[in-house]
Amino acid sequence: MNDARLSRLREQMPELLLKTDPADLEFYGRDWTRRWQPAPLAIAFPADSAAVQAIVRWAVREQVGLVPSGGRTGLSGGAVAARGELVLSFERMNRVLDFDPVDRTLTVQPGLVLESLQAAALQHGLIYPVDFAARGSCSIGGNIATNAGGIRVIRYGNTREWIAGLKVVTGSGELLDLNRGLIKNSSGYDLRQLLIGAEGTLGLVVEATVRLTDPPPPSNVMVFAVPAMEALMEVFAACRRRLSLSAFEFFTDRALEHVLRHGAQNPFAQISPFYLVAEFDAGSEAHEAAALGVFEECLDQGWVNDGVISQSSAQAAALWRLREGITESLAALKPYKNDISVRISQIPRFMQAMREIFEREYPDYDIVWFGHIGDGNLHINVIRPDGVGDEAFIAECERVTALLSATLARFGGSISAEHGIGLVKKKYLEGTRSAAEIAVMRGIRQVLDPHGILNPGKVFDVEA
Ligand code: 2HG
Ligand code: ZN
Repeated sequence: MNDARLSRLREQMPELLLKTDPADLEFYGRDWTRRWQPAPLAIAFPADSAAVQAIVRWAVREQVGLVPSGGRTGLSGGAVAARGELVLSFERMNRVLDFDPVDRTLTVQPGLVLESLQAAALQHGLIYPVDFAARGSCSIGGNIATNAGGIRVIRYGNTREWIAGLKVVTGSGELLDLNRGLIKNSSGYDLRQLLIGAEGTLGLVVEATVRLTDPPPPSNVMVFAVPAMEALMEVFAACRRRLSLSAFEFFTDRALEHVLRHGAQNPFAQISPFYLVAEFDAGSEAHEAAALGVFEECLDQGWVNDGVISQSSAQAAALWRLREGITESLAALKPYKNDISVRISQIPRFMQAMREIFEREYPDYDIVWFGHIGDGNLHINVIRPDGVGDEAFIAECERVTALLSATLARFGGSISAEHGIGLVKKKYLEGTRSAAEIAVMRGIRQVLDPHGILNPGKVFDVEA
């Protein structure tokens, strides 16, 4: 640790845990994207918000960028430190601070793992309903930074619906206590919501008060095998008409193949091009009759050619694995990821337009589609073919992402639905947000991070 800036940090904060081992720099310098070579200056592990403020003031003096770091499960490079930044890990700030039974809130530190937060809620007979496959590793601070969505948005909305209060440290080292758990607060701009989804560029979350709710009734999971793209939204409409949905997800035969190779069980005798997963309230005869009714309607109409319904929670978990296991089953292949959204009503036309682009541009590529189709959010993972080098592959994918971005602009969609812009989608921000909007974002960033130290280079570049 012979960097003079670090020595001064050590002198000013002798109690601060700092790591500079090459293995730690490598480990903490990246997220689940594998494109950038990590090169942080060091990793700091503050124990409380006062320490975070002191680190920010040091960073301003020394002109060192800060990369906030939680579970680093992000897929857009938002937690990558490849340019000598200090990684600010919230691993030691991972406690539940308070539960309020009347407000039905938990107050937590940002490093708390989502699954632990969910478990803490359950201890009080309540749930924190935002949920997705990375629950065991991602942290609530990162969920807030990306306004994470996941599999139950259709019922509960994104992370932003569940954040009742936020304490944040700005790029000047000031501590802001935003909204303080209030349900109603009409006293000017809602800065809490501005911070949510800002990917750590406007402030560092040091505490969050999250809302909880009643556990849902029992549920069942049904997976439909769908022969044609045109039928996907018909099945969705039928399910929405007759069931109370808590999730509505989608994957293709390509995705199924990967997930089966990774150990999942195939409940179907024959392969279909598309699959839909519906999770819905169950537990009564009326519920069961409705589920059967939907299945029969879809079968009669020719929208589905097969389906399975869970008979136990173990079976429901096995069916969920077909969808939730996809990312993990692809990880070793280092796919190029897209995470787009359009309005639900635009999904069929958008999918058709994209399919035409992919058939034309990528005839030989393995393209894996899946996602939260009931929210208008699709994940498109492109697998590198054998014999194509990493760089050539990324260049090719970026060319096609530019086409994707242009198509999204036509549909009024977004190049990032729930993963954030980070480094990966920075080039395409202008397809999704107007020049006037980006100018406003720049102005806001300048106010909250006047010295340009908060997650520099993420979302958009700030001109010097
Ligand atoms: C999911 O929905 C995650 O499973 C990951 O958002 C998506 O791996 C992906 O592209
Ligand atoms: Zn997703």
